[in-house]
Amino acid sequence: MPTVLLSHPSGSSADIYLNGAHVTSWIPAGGKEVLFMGKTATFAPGDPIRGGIPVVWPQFANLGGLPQHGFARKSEWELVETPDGDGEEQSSVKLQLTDDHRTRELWPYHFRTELTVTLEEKSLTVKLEVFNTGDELFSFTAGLHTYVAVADIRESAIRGLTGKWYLDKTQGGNETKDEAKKLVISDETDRVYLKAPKKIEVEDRGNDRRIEVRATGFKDAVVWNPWVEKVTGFIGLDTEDYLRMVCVEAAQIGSPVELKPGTSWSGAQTLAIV
Ligand code: TA6
Repeated sequence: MPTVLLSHPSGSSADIYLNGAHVTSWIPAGGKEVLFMGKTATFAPGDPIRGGIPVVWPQFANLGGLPQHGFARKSEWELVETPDGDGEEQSSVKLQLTDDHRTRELWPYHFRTELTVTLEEKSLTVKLEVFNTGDELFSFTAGLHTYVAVADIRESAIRGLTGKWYLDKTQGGNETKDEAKKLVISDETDRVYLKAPKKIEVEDRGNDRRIEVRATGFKDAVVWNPWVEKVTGFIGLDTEDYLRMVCVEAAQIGSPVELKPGTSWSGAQTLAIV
């Protein structure tokens, strides 16, 4: 499938599939792959890729009548900005998705959605922008469903969420306060943190690194790991894959964005090695 390869003079690199505007790899300068990819991930058009950064839009999960996580991740996006000149290193790219008969059958609105990926030495920024190009208000939920690679989830922790409230999807969506000093995942975890902190940190001890997930524009955040029993239900994930990943996702779920005709919204997420 068509892919854009980004590289930065520092040596960092990233791969983005036009299908789904899906970032499938990010390797910071002098470092190791930061994005997890399912061992048996399929890359066929229309199949969700379980790994990398799926773009969840215009619906998070099943919060509406659209297919799970909306249609953006299963759509063919177009390249807007291409590298200038032969052989030049390209460290940023913009892709866009506009409504067509297929999207209007599912969701009857006119829109342009842009995803800009910017690579730097030790960081990767993904910006999602939505423009209402029609004459009717629409609302949406969204997320950058980031699969962070860890050497071993049992030796990893997530910091920055202490004292925050979350909807626990493993307990029917009960609202719960996170009292733990750090979140160590040891069971199925599927949480929507409402009004999440702008910075969450994944401590990946096995790889001797810390990955910061910084958000702007997005109000919420999701933390997900299917753990040992549920992992078998996901095409593209191998039975032991739950040990090597944790999803930390900048998201907009609790208060859907309402976009009037002629207006736009944007949200961005930066992954950085600290
Ligand atoms: O973001 C967490 C979540 O919504 C989980 O509930 C889980 O289902 C996961 O996403 C994977 O979604 P997918 O549509 O790829 O099966």
